[in-house]
Amino acid sequence: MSSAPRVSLIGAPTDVGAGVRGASMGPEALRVAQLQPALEAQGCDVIDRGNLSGPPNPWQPPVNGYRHLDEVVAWNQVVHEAVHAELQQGRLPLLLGGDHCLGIGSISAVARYCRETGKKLRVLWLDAHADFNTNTLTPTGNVHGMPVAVLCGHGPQALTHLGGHHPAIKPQMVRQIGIRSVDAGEKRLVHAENLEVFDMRYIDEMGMRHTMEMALALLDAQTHLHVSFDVDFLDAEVAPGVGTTVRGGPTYREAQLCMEMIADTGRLGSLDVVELNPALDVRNQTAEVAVDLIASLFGKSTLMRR
Ligand code: 4U7
Ligand code: MN
Ligand code: MN
Ligand code: MN
Repeated sequence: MSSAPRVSLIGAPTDVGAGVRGASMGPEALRVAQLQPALEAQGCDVIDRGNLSGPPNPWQPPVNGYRHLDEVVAWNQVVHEAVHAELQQGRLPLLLGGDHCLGIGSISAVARYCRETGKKLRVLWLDAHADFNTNTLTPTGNVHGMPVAVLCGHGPQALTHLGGHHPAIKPQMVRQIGIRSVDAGEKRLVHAENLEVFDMRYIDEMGMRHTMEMALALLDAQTHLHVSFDVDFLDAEVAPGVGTTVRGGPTYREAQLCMEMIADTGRLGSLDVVELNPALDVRNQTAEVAVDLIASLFGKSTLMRR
């Protein structure tokens, strides 16, 4: 196992990309659930950078298929710079969302850092949703349903060119895990772009172990692994505190194995934890589950064997 990383917590209290308010309380709920001590218990050196600031949520209907595009752009610019700055200092940025539109700023920064340092990038997208909509395909106009498409070059210029490079990533860099809710037009684009999706049917039939072996195949010492963890990845019974719950997700133990197998690679370089919605949670239990799973991602193990 590689040495414990130096982790920087970056709060981004947004819900401008979502269709339900409340994800903006996510960063504080994760802190209250003792995220920092949980990482320190794994040997990490942790700095909490506090919360970024950006525009408030104007709560307006979509325009041209995008809700709150100006606010989404402003937040993602700030996130991009903050994440890139941590990587440049050799630290592991842990972005505390906030809604999943923030994946645009975060992953474009990681991709930029990989280009600058000659690393390969692998993105694991843990989510109930593919987040591959565009303004013409989206049934809602909510940008948290679009970040993967934007990163792959489909979207408004202000977002697709954030990191100064277009597109920020290629679909081949992405592995999606846990997917079980994809809109009709979105599904066509996923297929057209050959996005690699390990959906729930695949996990049911093949098991989480085989799924993760496939998703983590061909990583090498030059690979930077980014995990974008949408808390709605988890089954709604384990994680009720999210805006867009979908039944039939991974159990607690399946999710824990997923995280443990990622930790075993020793390649984790950056992380987003998004879509936690404390307004919909019960006694912060979803935040506590998320913190447990993040600890597994940083090497906490249930193994007895030596
Ligand atoms: B999340 C949705 F229509 N597909 O685009 C959309 F079902 O970041 C949901 O994964 C998107 O939570 C969910 O609005 C975005 C909807
Ligand atoms: Mn989701
Ligand atoms: Mn998502
Ligand atoms: Mn959601």
